[in-house]
Amino acid sequence: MPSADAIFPAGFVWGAATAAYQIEGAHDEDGRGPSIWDTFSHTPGKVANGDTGDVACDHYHRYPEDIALMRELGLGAYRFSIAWPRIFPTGMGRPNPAGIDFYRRLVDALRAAGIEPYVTLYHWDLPQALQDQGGWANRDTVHRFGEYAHTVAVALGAVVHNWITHNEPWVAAFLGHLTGDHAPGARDLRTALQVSHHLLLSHAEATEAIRAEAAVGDRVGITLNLSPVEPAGDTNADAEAAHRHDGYLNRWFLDPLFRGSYPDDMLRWYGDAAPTVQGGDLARINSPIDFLGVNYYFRSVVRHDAASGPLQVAQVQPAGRPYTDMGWEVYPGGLYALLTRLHRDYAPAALSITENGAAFADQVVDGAVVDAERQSYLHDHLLACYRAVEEGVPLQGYFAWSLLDNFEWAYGYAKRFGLIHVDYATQRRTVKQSGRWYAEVTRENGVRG
Ligand code: JJW
Repeated sequence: MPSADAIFPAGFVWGAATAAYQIEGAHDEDGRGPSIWDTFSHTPGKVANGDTGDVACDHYHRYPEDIALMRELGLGAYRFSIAWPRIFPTGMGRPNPAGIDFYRRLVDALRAAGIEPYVTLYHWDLPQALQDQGGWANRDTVHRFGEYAHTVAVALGAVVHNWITHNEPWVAAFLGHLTGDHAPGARDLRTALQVSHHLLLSHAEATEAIRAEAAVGDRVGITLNLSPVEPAGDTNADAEAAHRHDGYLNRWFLDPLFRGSYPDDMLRWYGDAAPTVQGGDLARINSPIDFLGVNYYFRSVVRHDAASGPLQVAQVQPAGRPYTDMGWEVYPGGLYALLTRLHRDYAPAALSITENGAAFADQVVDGAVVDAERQSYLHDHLLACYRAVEEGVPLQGYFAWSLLDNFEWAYGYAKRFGLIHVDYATQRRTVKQSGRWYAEVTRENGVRG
């Protein structure tokens, strides 16, 4: 069956995304202080193969070359994050001018290339000095984040018009403080829940700080990792497990942001582990945002399992389905289901896909990377976006994760998500077949055929 064109509305934003610790390297240059990810990655046993972000893609030095590659892909926008410890090496005190200067050069070079910067303020690299004071479990960190946001908004507000306060607070809270898979490696439900509240509160504080400096038309949002949840079986226990997992992953963040309350069923489930919330916190968290950033990779299929952690939920991997190199199911229908559900249940003013993509075990052969699976993954997820747009979902942009192969957190450099291959021994970049295909998408404003 020949498929129809999927040409997006005029003005649709085509981009790619990265994050500071995953690509920059230059971990001790120009006054940068250590972050919790420096500490974590240098702790034996925490990251696959002992990999660290010390050098990564050396983007700190190679950003002009990387911007030239963005132009080759025809990107209209580039989402990157600012390393807090470059701006505040100890998390407080005076800002580091050399840190600010790097991001000003980066933004100026992007603008000169006609590429709109989308800036994430927190992509998991908390200054280690703040972790030493309790990190995100300490309410003071919320104010430190507000000061950091204020400083960056003053420094870059004239040239940055799209701000994302946090990336995936669920991952920062729960992988960082419940499972211990991410920095700082804590393992305690109550801590994870308190951290999640402080992350949301700091989103509110940063939003207020940016708005105080912003011009008309500037936009502030937050990016969540979201996943539609389905029960594995048709029992009540599985249906309840699915609702609970949806509460844990999705509603725990969406309800406070869009309704001003934590979900009752989850507060009851967490009981004594529920976070301390002060009067006024939820009203601030519920302040309007200009867009919701959605990171989508896979759906979640779950069953009830009394022995499985504090949620009593176990993940199921449906048989006979395609999986990526991360072990994540390829399920584009989940992106359509997610977007239409968000529009129906929460009605954000606008949405952007701030990450979507897939890891596969790419290889350079005769100077080329033939990554047909990634191209097909991206193609099918773009069609899911298109269907949602056709049904009235106010989706305004799509950012592929990632521009470059990079440091994939606990997996180190073993997992490759890039549109562009990086040979870490030489820092040579090779645009993959999927990257060349994405250049056609950005040029055509969608997918033909
Ligand atoms: C693990 C799933 C069980 C990054 C995970 C959920 C198990 C209850 C990729 N996004 O490198 C990992 N990534 O820095 C940000 N997105 O647990 C950017 N989400 O749940 C990318 C989600 C993720 C995950 C990883």
